[in-house]
Amino acid sequence: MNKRYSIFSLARNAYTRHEDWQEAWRSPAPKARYDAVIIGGGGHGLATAYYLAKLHGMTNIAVVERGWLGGGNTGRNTTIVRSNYLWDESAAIYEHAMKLWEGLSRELNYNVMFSQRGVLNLAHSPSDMREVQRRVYANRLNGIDSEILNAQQVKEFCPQIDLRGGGRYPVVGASLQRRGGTARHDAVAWGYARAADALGVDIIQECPVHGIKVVDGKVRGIETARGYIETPKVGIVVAGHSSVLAEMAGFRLPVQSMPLQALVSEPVKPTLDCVVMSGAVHAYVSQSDKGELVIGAGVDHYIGYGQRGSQQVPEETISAICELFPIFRRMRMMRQWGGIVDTCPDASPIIGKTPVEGIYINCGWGTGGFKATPGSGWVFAHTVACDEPHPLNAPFSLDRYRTGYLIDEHGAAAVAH
Ligand code: FAD
Ligand code: PYC
Repeated sequence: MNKRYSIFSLARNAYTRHEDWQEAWRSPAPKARYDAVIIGGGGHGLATAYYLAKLHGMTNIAVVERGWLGGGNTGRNTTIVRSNYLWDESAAIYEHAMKLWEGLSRELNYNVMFSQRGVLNLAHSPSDMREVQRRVYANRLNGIDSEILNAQQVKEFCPQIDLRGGGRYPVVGASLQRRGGTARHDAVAWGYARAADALGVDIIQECPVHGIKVVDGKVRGIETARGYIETPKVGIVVAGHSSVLAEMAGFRLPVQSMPLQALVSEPVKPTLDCVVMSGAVHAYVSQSDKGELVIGAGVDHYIGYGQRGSQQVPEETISAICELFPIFRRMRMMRQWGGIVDTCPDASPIIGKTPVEGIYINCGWGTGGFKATPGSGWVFAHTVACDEPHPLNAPFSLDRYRTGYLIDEHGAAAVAH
């Protein structure tokens, strides 16, 4: 057995407060120059760096993060993964991500705890049900597993649901994606970080970017709290701060940044073995491996950068959850937080080139980008390395807001925004 991991080594490390544990990734000082810099050390930024190094041979690159890895929306989301989007363009990119999820722990040699426990999207009215049917048929045409359940089948799949929904939210049916589920969010950031670092990528934390140098319409470098870094390519992957970074480079984005809240209960024994979402009720719930109910809401409808949110939104979400799941009524909530989500007018992301040569943008995932993490990093790495979008992300250009070729996914986004 490798000495480092022997039982004695574990005991010794416990006494020394793990001081001689090997770091999972280095903490290098920034170099004066890189071939590319990715701004934002969330899942999408780290995945981009990993695929840049692994698939495109770009290893003289850095990820620059203002705080700690995964401290943005990556570590704050409710971890739901699915690919049941309406339009062909979305189905293709989210299903590409789903296929990468299915091999991700092996790819990274890191357990991201991907659990395909099934995702239910509830319908509460005949018009909800028509939307469910339309999306399921569209999913099937795109080769995505998706089923229509009637109320009785919902009850069989998830017996904890009270189909009467407290009278306010009767359940008339649902869509079910069995390959959907959850993954451990921070493990995704750490897994990509460790694998990217092993390929030579510099991961630089606590290093906010506060300026982007553009000369004659072309990027030259970035100003950071740890000095100027020269680079011909910059990938901006900062979620709720996308418009702030775009402003530094002198262009505008059709993005609004709003708080989205989640909360977890005290841990209890396993009771809920699937994911339940309701777009109409603005609530979604699953149970973590620790036993906590993980619950999320719709967005707080104001623009802001505080990672908190207002009190009435979780209150309404909890009251809806209690009506759908009377079994959870006496559970206590332990923690609540917010993340800043970057919402686009058509509830679809922007992944591509910008008006500044050498600057690429990956944003607008709004309330639903966690599920896309591997696919987003994969296509964005292609875009940065090749200076042109991959066919999977070509439809998600910034230019679509000029041409009018919008990809409206408000229904499939399933979380009000
Ligand atoms: P982030 O993880 O936010 O990473 C961006 C990083 O950029 C941050 O770490 C930030 O510190 C950094 N940064 C910002 N400004 C600067 C700067 N000036 N210099 C350097 N670094 C900077 N999606 C799903 O698919 N399923 C869900 O169940 C789900 N639930 C959600 C629940 C909540 C409460 C929230 C808030 C979001 C949820 N989402 C969900 C959305 C999902 O979390 C995001 O779309 C996704 O995590 C975005 O990843 P990212 O890497 O782009 O962003
Ligand atoms: O997009 O599936 C989703 C989602 C679930 C919770 C927040 N977003």
